[in-house]
Amino acid sequence: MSKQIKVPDIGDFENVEVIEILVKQGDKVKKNDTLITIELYRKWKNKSSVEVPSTEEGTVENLNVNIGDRVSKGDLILTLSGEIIKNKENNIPPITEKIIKEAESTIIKEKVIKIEYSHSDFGEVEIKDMPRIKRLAASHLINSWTTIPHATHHDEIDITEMEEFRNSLEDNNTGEKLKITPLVFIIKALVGALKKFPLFNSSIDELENGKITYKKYYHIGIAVDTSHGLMVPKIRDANNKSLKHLGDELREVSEKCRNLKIDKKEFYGGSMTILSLGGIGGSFFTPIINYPEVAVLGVSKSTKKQVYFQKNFQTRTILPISLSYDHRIVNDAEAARFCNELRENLGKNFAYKLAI
Ligand code: CAO
Repeated sequence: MSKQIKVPDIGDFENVEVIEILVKQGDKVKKNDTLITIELYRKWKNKSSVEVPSTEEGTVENLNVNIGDRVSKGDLILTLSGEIIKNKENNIPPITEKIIKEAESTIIKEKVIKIEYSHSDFGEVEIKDMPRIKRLAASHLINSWTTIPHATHHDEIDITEMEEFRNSLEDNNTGEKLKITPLVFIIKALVGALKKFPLFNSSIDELENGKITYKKYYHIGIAVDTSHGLMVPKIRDANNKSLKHLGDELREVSEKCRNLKIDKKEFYGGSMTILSLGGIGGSFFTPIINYPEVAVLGVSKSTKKQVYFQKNFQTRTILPISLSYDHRIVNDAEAARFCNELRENLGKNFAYKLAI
């Protein structure tokens, strides 16, 4: 007798997309084997992939869904007929069975079967809980990495004059030296580049409708390193804030994150994110885009270098940057031009203008 396997209760989600089908007609499935993967999606939230398992065992008779179909609770996924025919290797799942068959014809069967070892088979280990923020970030990172085709453009920016200017900043009233880090200038420079290249201040979270959302605001996300894990609060309306104001706000939001006093909403609704390793070290890395943004700016530690400048080799302060972008809508030339604009905004004549 045929058994119908239907979409289970998926909360208040409806018309969700089938993104993967893991069985075909004639396959034998057991209870809890994954049949399809569906994608749950809410505006401003992570997309999450959910596997739908079989509630029965049997042989796939008819598949009722295709990749790209939209399904809701109660929709028929497939029908199963009869009982599963037990494999003579003690019910080995179909995929493993396939690997073994291939292995039998080329390499030794036992090697494939005994592929799983535990870490503790090789020495002493300690198992600890993964920090909660890291666990939450993990699904966000997987979503970004698997949804967005990333490409990264690396560049070096001469910030010699900007650094001289930054180190000369004093409080007008007290005459005390102002502690403003390079990141504040980078936020300003990024806003300037976003104004010139609005594509970088967009989102394509409605890809299926062929729409790009262009944001008219400049909310810059800053990755803050905390003992709980990395958090990315936004500096809102960075275009309307002075260097000092941005510096104060940066300290304030970092503190809030470190003390877990930040509102969850502050992690959403950004233009672009800056990941700064400038206070730590290294030169160049591959930042992962903070979905649903379309680009992320990675900043490494500036160093003094001998470079050919104004017909001479001179010692200059060079800042390495790494721009990752969503290759679905940003091409390599646009990324290079965007970095050129950052170079201008942080360069010889423009650091002063940014400060005004
Ligand atoms: N090049 C050289 N020096 C830099 C620099 C750069 N690009 N950026 C910062 N510095 C210097 C600062 O001037 C400061 O120097 P002093 O101690 O001499 O004043 C020092 O490094 C420390 O700066 P900071 O990190 O405290 O301040 P910031 O404004 O640069 O950064 C914040 C603020 C919140 C981003 C930072 O505290 C932080 O959390 N950084 C880590 C972020 C992180 O882990 N990112 C990972 C992204 S990828 O997963």
